[in-house]
Amino acid sequence: MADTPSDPTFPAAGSPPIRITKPLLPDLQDLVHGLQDVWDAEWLTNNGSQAQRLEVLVREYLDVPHLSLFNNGTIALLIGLQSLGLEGEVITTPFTFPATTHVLNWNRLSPVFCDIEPESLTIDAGQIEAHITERTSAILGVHVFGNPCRLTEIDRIADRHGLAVVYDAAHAFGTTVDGRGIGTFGDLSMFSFHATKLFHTAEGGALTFRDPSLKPRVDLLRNFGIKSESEVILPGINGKMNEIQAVLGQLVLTMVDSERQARGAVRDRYRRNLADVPGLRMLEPSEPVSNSEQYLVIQVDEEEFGVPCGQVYSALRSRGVLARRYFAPLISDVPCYSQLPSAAPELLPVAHNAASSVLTLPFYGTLPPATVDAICTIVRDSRAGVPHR
Ligand code: T4K
Repeated sequence: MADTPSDPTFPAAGSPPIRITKPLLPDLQDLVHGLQDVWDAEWLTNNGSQAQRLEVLVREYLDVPHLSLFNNGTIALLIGLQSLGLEGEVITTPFTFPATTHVLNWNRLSPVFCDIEPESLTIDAGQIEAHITERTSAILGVHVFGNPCRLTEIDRIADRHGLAVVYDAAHAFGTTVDGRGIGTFGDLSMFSFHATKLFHTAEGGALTFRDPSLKPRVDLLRNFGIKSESEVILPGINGKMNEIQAVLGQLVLTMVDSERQARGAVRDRYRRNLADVPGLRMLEPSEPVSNSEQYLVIQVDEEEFGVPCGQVYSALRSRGVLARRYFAPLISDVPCYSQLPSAAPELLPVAHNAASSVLTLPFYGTLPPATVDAICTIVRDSRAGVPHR
């Protein structure tokens, strides 16, 4: 059997490498069937009936009062920030995917990087106030790997200083806090429906918001600001989800709950396998937060584990396991932002430590248990030569 931990050729010779995720794919015949309606209607985009239907279904699933769909998460966040009419500086996290910071830039907003918390790896709410100036207009937190930011504390800070609160919830589809949908916190939240996400529309995204009056504004902005055939009232962009994406999304949504369960079992197996390894921790939210089941993340404490995270990564890659080092390099270290005063590495020690110690492992419902065991063995064996304690 190829998938055994002791097999030096794992994964089997000639078999494809093991990816960190696989998209949920509905039965192709069901997709064709769904597309027939689109063909019959001869309507492919511009807020068609499929997108309208999916908007309702996702709103219900996320348990949020207001939601708009988009062609991808980046454009959704770009438009969300634009809709709030923000200016000046926005306090944000450096430990994220580039899109979070780039959309600030595209809105001519200056990112101000704030360090992150060592446990959740989300923006350190205790340090936010130190970054506030008279130019600050918002806080942009990321529920990284589905771990919620400190929602109540951030709300309080924002209230005290009259700031908007925007969340990048790209990783947090379906996350609840005390049974409450994560998209109900802050002024706006963005969800990504990229193929690598638990729920996806191949490419896609959504904004959820507190203020109902934002919906017409956001919807105008995603359609070039066109109000009627003769009126363009806002400097909008093209952010529309098309009908093919929307049909796919309706089918994928029916698969999400069972995939969530399957991933829960995979996660349990990882946890059991890695529980007793000194210097390793699995990043998981605990009660009252429900897991988004989007990523399987470990953090390596080099001193305790005995070797650096990079060595674990190389060991996995050399055995065909395509682990990822999300989110290294830090976005504060890339040339377009590294000159900002808040990007100075000495101001962001926790984020730098996270970037050099966090590893994302393969995680999807159909990942065979033997493969999980084999991956965990490679992780453990990467400590070869480290004396047992
Ligand atoms: N904010 C945050 C915090 C985000 O993480 C993201 C996106 C965004 C904003 C922006 O949202 P979108 O505009 O994307 O909706 C991937 C995704 O492309 C990206 O959506 C995601 N975050 C990011 C964390 O991951 P890459 O460059 O790592 O993708 P790639 O092509 O290397 O694929 C990753 C893994 O998925 C591989 O193991 C292969 C597998 N895969 C990928 C695709 C596309 C598949 O099995 N099938 C597929 O179709 O960025």
